[in-house]
Amino acid sequence: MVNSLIPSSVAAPPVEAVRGFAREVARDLALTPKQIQSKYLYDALGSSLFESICRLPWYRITRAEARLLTRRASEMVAPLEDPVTLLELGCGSGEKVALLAEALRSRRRRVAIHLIDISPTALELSERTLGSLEHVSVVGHRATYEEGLRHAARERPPQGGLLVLFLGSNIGNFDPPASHDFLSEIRHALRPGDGLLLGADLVKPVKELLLAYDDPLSVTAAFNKNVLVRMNRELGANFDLTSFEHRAIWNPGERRVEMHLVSLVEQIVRIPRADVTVAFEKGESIWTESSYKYEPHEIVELVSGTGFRSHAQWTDAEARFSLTLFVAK
Ligand code: AVI
Repeated sequence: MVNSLIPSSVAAPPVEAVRGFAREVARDLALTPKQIQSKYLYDALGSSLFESICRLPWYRITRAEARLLTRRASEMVAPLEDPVTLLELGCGSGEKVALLAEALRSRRRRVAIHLIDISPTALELSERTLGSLEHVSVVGHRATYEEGLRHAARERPPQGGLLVLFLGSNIGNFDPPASHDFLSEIRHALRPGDGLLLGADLVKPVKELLLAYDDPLSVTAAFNKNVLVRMNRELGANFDLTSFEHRAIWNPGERRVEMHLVSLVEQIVRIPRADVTVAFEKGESIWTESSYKYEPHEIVELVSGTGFRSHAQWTDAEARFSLTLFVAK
């Protein structure tokens, strides 16, 4: 359970977490092209900005997924045996898992929900959302997906089905080999007959994709640039926010939208706690995120190679987004 009197937005991150951040920043800014892992976009402010992105008219994933869940939740939970455990990887606001928990209410059995997120803000928000459902018990794990999966798998009851929710097209933020490894890891934590509900965004016209990742209100730009704010605060860096610009590009060969922070001038940035000095050419960028887009059959192919069989697929034709239910073999 995440239980703290200090709101996570003002609590200092644990020393170990800052050390890990510093190590990875030093390593990844030395790569060509320079990179920062997208998980670092999600501090308290980053998580709030992401929540705002989900409300933007140009970012349609969240609403498309909510539409599918609202209409089809009972079909999605149908294959699971009682007592049901739901486990959400990257819980956001808890509203999606709440829709599935609602669909299980008629079974008159308690539903256990495990929430796994590295963001305390997301866990707090989700626990609040789910607090009103009296037939559920909630356990929050502030952990990486891998650690959280292991903990939750140990804590589940010996009987009943477990449904892993990996929603919101989070799978799109993994490159294909990492997706395969991660899906295999999920399968490893499950028993035959357990489920995986996977949300994945589909390929669509480039204009729509770019509007979703470079919105006219610049909320996505703020979300991206916030990683510089975070490095200034946590690592003592001196990034000048006005000399970096958010850029979203569609990479057609890799079929992914990439987010970059482009240096508008030649400059040198010091990051004392990572013990590095980084030189930027004018126009050089830091690559901060990839969002892969799929065709429906590619999602089935991707997951089928990791010990699951596909059970059903639902597609929102309007926003081109799909949810696929897999069952562990
Ligand atoms: C969390 N993830 C699925 C989002 C995406 O669409 O790749 C993160 C995001 N980045 C920019 N906008 C939203």
